[in-house]
Amino acid sequence: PTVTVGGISVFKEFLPPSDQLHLVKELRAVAAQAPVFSPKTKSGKPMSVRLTAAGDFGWFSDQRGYRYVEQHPSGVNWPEIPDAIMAIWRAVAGAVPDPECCLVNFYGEGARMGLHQDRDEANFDWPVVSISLGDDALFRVGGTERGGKTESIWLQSGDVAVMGGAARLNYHGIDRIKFGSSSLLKEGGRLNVTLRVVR
Ligand code: MD3
Ligand code: FE
Repeated sequence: PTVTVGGISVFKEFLPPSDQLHLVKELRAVAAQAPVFSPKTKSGKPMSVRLTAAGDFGWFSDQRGYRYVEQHPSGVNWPEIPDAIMAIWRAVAGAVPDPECCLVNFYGEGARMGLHQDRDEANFDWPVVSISLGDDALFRVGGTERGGKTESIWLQSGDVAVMGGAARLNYHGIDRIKFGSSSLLKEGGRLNVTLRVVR
């Protein structure tokens, strides 16, 4: 089933459990090469979400601000985007260029992500695709103005969302996760993969 929330299409249960398990294996391999880290916000506070990336670009943040970078903070190149993840992009993104960044967010108990816009990419014509794995997450989406009205939806393991068109610049965030609601990750928590064209 497809649900539309704040102009975003959410394909509920897009990935069967066997595909979800395979993706987790691939993402563990990514994290073995490029370990997850907690980016620092401009104020110097670590974000509660830990992240890593695959592809030509990953995301990094410190006192100098947010930006896409071509290497992991350790200096190694980001691993390649796993084929199984590229296949999901090709299935849902439409006739668009391949993604250059596969951002992997890990939410442990109590982690959240405040409302923000994704606008560090050069061209907002291309969609962003998100894949949810593990614990349920309360996703909130508004419009293009901060402080406007918002709608919420629970994202579950195997859900795939496409943010394109007018929704591409909508404010969005994760209010909380239901820690322990899924058994996909032995350690609990949630993985979110976002795919983006950066340049
Ligand atoms: C709506 N991640 O990495 S994914 C992010 O679940 C991010 O980890 C959240 O927001 C997460 O930037 C939400 C869904 C998402 C991603 C990008 C969007 C929704 C979006 C871009 C535009 C509008
Ligand atoms: Fe975002």
